[in-house]
Amino acid sequence: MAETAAVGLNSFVYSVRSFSFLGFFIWLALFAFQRAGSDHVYSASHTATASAAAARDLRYLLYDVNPPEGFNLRRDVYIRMASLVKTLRRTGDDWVLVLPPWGRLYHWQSPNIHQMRIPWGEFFSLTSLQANVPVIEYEEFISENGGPFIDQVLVLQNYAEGWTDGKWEEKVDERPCMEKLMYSKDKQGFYRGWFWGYEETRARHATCLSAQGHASIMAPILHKNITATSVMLDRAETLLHDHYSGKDYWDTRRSMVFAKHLRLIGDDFRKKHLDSTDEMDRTIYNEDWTRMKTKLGTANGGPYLAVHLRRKDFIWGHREDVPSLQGAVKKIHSLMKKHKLDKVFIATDADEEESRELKVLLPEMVRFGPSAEDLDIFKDGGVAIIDQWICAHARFFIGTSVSTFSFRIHEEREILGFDPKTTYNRFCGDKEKDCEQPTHWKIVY
Ligand code: GFB
Repeated sequence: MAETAAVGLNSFVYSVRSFSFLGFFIWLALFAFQRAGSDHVYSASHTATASAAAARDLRYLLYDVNPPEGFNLRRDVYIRMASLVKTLRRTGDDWVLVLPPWGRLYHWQSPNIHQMRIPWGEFFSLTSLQANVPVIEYEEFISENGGPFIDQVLVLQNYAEGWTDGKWEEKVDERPCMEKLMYSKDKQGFYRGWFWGYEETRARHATCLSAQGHASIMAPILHKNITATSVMLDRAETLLHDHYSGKDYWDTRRSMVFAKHLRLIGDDFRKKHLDSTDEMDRTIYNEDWTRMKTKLGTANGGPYLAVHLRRKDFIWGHREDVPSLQGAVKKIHSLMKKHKLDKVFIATDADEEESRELKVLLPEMVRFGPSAEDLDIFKDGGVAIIDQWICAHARFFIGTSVSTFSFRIHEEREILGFDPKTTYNRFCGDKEKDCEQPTHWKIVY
């Protein structure tokens, strides 16, 4: 582990430089004492004591996702990477997950706002994430690492030959890159690439790996074949969930608590426009997700119907499972009547023309329309979260077929304790024959 040892040694030298020898030992004793009582603290900076570093090397896992993928699929990939880091920590070094900054997402097109290098803390509660697996923001990684260098980039891809003999097997192999490598060598021999908009970041090595299997299939390779301190998996969505909807999946999902300022905006909107509060609706939330255990059916929800109506790229392909606006409004009216609700909240990515049309067809609809100032603060990702939060608190919810945006609302409602009948509903296409409804995935605590 030459590189690991070198980095470890450097940081060790930096931290003791200003101490006398005796002072250093007093400091070491105090630090070791403090750690003994704070084992739950996962911050990487707490993991590099002299004794611990000797036993387990501190290593960083970074990752990125195929550029066209949206916000909520990326949230899903986070769950897979958290699972891999848990496996790595169980069986080897002191791995920390580096959170890939948000930005340059295809769907985030609001004009005049800067949507790059956004830290996870703007959208999610870092303390909550930390209580599940050790995570740090990318900028924290740069400073801990001593610079914007990543030792090894592994670009994941499928196998050129597909499944051999039509048989599924888990495997990983170094292979020539099938697509043009999105990294190029600079004059110094470093690999330059997108790196979440951090132009100064560079990698020492970049190779392609064909991978077929669950996220933890990477663990033996990261233990044995690769000794670098920082490893980045690009196209991490290539890896599957270790155990979709199992306990580990749900632990990570439950730890993805939305940032408090966004929840407060959503709560304020519910109160002002939808007569909805946690006390009245029996949706009391516990800041500490590890204590948030509800029974299905205990949440009542606010007196409104919530709708996630995905448009744009979902209608451009004329998909059979997505309704016309007229079809959607007909269904909305029938649900409002059936559930005796006179308010309807709409979350949608509809463009201006469709939004105008929808307002004509459904004049009573309520939408969260952020001001330009709000948008500047929350950004498109924050507005999406506020929309999801409001949908999660409704008495009845209906979403769009196979949209991960709708799926994340299902999960949020499951966490809050709603009766599944009020959650796992989707619109049918106007001419869709077999309109299968979404699957109920129960939380495993
Ligand atoms: O979240 P997402 O991955 O869901 O991508 P899908 C959709 C993006 O569109 C969100 C915006 O991140 C939002 O920026 N969006 C969609 C919305 N619906 C709403 C809404 O109701 N309110 C607000 N505020 N924003 C997948 C993509 O989208 O669709 C894939 O992830 C691919 O990359 C596929 O494009 C076709 O699962 O719906």
